[in-house]
Amino acid sequence: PTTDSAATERSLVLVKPDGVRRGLTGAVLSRIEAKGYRIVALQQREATQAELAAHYAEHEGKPFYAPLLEFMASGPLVAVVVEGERCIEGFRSLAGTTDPTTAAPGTIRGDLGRDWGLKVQQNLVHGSDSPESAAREIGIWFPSL
Ligand code: RTP
Ligand code: MG
Repeated sequence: PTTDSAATERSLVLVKPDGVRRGLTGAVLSRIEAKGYRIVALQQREATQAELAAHYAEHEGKPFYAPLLEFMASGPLVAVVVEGERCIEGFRSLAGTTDPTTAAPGTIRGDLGRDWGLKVQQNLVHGSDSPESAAREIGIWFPSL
């Protein structure tokens, strides 16, 4: 059998500015903790353009890139390092699919997300999608970790 340490991962979660503005930070954190994941680091602040450009480098050139960066800079966000067994896939599952309108009920986006003028980007949270992304993203938001 695999050992616990082999399956223990870290994921970078963001409560996006819509989540902070709507006072849903606690609701997001409480779902993370209720699932049994541990909060390793947490910071609320406004993102710099450099952080956002690095974080969303894979989307550069896409039509939603500029509006996405503008939205992500529209207010404070909460950056969180989450730790737990298979928490990368686990948090993505908690978050639900990208579009909050069609995200499954029971998920963060499905239960709490809504469209603001049909803007899919306002979907409350981000979660790393692979161990490689997690390592890269934790390096961007928490360079001292
Ligand atoms: P995330 O990276 O934030 O966890 O979300 P995701 O994997 O579900 O979505 P992804 O495809 O990586 O897109 C990153 C973020 O860009 C915004 N987005 N807007 N068509 C659009 O207007 C559009 N598509 C994506 C969302 O904020 C999405 O979370
Ligand atoms: Mg993504």
